[in-house]
Amino acid sequence: IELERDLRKAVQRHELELYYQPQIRTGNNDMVGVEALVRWNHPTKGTLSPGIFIPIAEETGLIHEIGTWTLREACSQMRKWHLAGGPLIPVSVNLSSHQFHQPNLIEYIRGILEETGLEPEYLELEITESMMMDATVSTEILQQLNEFGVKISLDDFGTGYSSLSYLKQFPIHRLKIDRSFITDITDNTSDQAIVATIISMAKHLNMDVIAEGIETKDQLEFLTQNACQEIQGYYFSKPLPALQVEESFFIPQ
Ligand code: G
Ligand code: G
Ligand code: MN
Ligand code: NA
Repeated sequence: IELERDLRKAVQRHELELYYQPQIRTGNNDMVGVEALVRWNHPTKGTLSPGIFIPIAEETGLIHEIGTWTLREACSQMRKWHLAGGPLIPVSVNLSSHQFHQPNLIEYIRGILEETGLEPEYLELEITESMMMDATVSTEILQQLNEFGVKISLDDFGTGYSSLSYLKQFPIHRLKIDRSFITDITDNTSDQAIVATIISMAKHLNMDVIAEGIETKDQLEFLTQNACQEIQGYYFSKPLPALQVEESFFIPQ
């Protein structure tokens, strides 16, 4: 209840901050994208993770205000980086299902891109399998987003309920292999089979595929050997404040 009261004021008080986690191409260690992950710098409780406050935001409806702030900030930061000569890479933003199901999603996204000057192809929206499977709305929404040029990725892939037939019907650009399949991948032969199969399936469906939660060299090696070209995880970088992304990744060292 206290947190909820504080969260209501967090946006106006500029307490939210976006961190960015680099997404790396395994062949040459180039940064191919960044995922924006929101943090709350709470005045007394320190830095709070979205795992704590996004559920509160969803229950209270504050998710619309916070989600709008997040999208605007991510697009605006990316545009700044592009103008400053940073790499021409997209930003991935996590959408909650409330946001995905808002009635005017396309116009809303178009508005944010126009305001911030970011071209649509540099925005990727991360949705989950359950959001995609809600067929009453998603076919049309996903097709409109695709026509507009915004990319869609399926987050936490493999952990939700999705029908594979949806993957061929819908314009999904990228599968994000969930971290839970990566954690024990060096020992667990089931995880190895699942991950190798997802990578192969994505290729045959002409989708990109990225593995999340890479923390060790051995995990990276398995993925490289199985032709997974993009990875994200602490092994390369934790999510970082914008300034640290610039310092660590933009300026040649
Ligand atoms: O960064 P971290 O691992 O603490 O994120 C925890 C969860 O919060 C993840 O599931 C992530 O997708 C989600 N999350 C992070 N940032 C956002 C955001 O801006 N919007 C939404 N809806 N979820 C987010
Ligand atoms: O649900 P989603 O995939 O958006 O959540 C991403 C979450 O995973 C973020 O909270 C981020 O901080 C976290 N994360 C990113 N890389 C790693 C990693 O290598 N290991 C672990 N344990 N968590 C990670
Ligand atoms: Mn995500
Ligand atoms: Na994920």
